Amino acid sequence: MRNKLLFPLIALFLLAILMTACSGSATENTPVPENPTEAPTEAPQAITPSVTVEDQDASGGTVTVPDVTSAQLGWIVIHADGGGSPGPVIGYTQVQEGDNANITVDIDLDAATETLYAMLHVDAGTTGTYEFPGDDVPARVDDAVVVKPFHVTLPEVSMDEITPAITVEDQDASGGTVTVPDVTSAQLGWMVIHADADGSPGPVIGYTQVQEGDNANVTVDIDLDAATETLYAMLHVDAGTAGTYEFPGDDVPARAGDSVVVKPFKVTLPDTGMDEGSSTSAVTIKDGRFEAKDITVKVGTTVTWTMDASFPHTVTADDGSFDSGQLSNGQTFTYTFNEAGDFPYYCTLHGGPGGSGMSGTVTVTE
Ligand SMILES: [Cu+2]
Repeated sequence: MRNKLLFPLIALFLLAILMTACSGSATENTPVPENPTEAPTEAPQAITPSVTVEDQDASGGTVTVPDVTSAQLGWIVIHADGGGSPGPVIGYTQVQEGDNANITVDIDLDAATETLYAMLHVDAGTTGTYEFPGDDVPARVDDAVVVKPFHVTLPEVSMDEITPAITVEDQDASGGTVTVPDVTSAQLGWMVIHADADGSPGPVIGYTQVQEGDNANVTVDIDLDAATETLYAMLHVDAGTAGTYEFPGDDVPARAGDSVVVKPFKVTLPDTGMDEGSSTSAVTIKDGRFEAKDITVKVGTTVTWTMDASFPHTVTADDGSFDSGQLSNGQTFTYTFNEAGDFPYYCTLHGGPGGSGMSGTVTVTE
């Protein structure tokens, strides 16, 4: 009986000792969790810089680098291709120490190539300022620069790649205008119509402004008296004062490659006009010019000037022998020439005596 009671008591005692030992060892082990806390402070020294890239559409002007791991504050730098290796920098953005997901970089589309390179640089100089060449050298793993090539889709045509072009067609110009069906200009420009001079573009007989990009059915008023059966449509740039045709001057002919953008075309001209001694007695007043500019009439002819213009103009003789005063659209002015001679005249608003600006001449013959 005594033994039977004693054994459970001993067993209970041993159990109590064991439990104490267990709880005691648990207490002694409390420093163990500190080890995992120390481990991350060593980890940054072990970060291996890397870049993950993927092919993508860059036509919106940005690229995304899916993953960038940097050992320190750094830069992800996008290079264009320079003959199979990283060329000019076309964009960059800051990356943080450690992992960076989906880093978006604005790029210069004009300088972009179909192969781009994502290169990791360190931010070692002034923090937040990209200094390369300088302190912000490429990050390296062993001796290798951390860089990855990838392919991008670029926009079909960026604005700087517009190729200037002209489409012409033969037409009837007897109404005093020609129409150029299509003009593509890389910038604000001029559609300039030249008369023929021995098979190449001669005197300018009319011009009008064209916009950057495509221009459909550009109509140009021409000087019929100076027109030839072959005309040339030439594209010029509007590089000087915008809206003022300055040539000779800044508004030089546009070029596609090394060639001036010019196309010849044939026109049908009025039967009369240039013949010696023809006595045209009607002149149309257009905005900026008289049409025809120079006419020849016989003594006693009454010349009628008719306004076909948006702005007021005048018909004023250089010598003051006639002056219409300001005329508005649709109005006419008449004057009868009873003496032979040359009678230069001008618009007081847009020209001057001596054939300057908006001016013309009536030649009166016996
Ligand atoms: Cu005028």
